[in-house]
Amino acid sequence: MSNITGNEIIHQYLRHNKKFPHVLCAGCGHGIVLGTLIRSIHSLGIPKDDVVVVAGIGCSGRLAVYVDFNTVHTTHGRALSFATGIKMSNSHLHVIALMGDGDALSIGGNHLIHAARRNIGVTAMILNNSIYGMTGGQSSPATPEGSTTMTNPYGQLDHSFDIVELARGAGANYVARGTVFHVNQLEKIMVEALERPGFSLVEAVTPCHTQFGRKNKYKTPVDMYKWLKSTAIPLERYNELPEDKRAGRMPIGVFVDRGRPGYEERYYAMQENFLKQAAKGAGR
Ligand SMILES: Cc1ncc(C[n+]2csc(CCOP(=O)(O)OP(=O)(O)O)c2C)c(N)n1
Ligand code: SF4
Repeated sequence: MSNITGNEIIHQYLRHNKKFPHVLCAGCGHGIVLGTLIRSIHSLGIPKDDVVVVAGIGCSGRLAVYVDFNTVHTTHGRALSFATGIKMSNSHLHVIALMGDGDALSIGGNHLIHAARRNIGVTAMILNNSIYGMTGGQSSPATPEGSTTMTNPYGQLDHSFDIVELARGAGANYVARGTVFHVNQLEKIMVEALERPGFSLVEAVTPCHTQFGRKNKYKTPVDMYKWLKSTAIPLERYNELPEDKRAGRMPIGVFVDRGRPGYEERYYAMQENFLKQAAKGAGR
């Protein structure tokens, strides 16, 4: 058994001589998500050159800059469009789209539902910190109703999207939710998401104390991690709770695992079939 530590594994995958120090606030959960992603790629033994990380814009989008894979730091809300093109032209690659909740659900919401509907073989990770972190704490479509933000100082009126239900309804092949407090489970989920064909979506709930927490009674990172600990509940236990005990609890685990083939696989099979038929026709 190797004596290599988790940190040493992560170090092998970072552009540590070029892109550091990083821009994230101390205590931000985004780095934990990146660490779990790296460890899951490492544990699956996927060569670095076979991985493409595509990111949108935001604190979450910065993560692509730090990792030594093929990386594309794209435009806000368009990570899935770039990822779709990359997967269609190089279907052997593991294409991972990293997006913030603002990036994925607001400006990128249309791409999200259609990537799920199409079932393109991309692993989408939404780093849900309930807020637009990078631009100063505006409400996102995942901001919980009633919470305070820079753009909703009297409380958020809109209902927030349930990312899991959105992805399930749009047809995603694999849908799971984890948190950066429950890091071992999150890593297990990421491994499964990377292994599955078709469109996989992982919602990684991660704290932003700087923009969300300080306006919502979670001033420090520790307050936010305690909140994650007390709110999250395994899906199986959540399902056993009576309806009146479910309010304020956030189920975590695997919600959808359908095993459908990815779009690219079906597309290339159709193309091959067409070429065979055409060749038969030409021979007549
Ligand atoms: C087309 C376009 N619109 C708006 C912006 C400004 N912008 C940059 S990051 C961002 C929001 C980021 O929030 P989120 O996606 O939730 O990521 P986080 O920073 O919280 O990780 C916005 C609105 C932009 N860069 N491009
Ligand atoms: S603003 Fe929030 S999301 Fe951005 S780096 Fe700081 S804690 Fe993380």
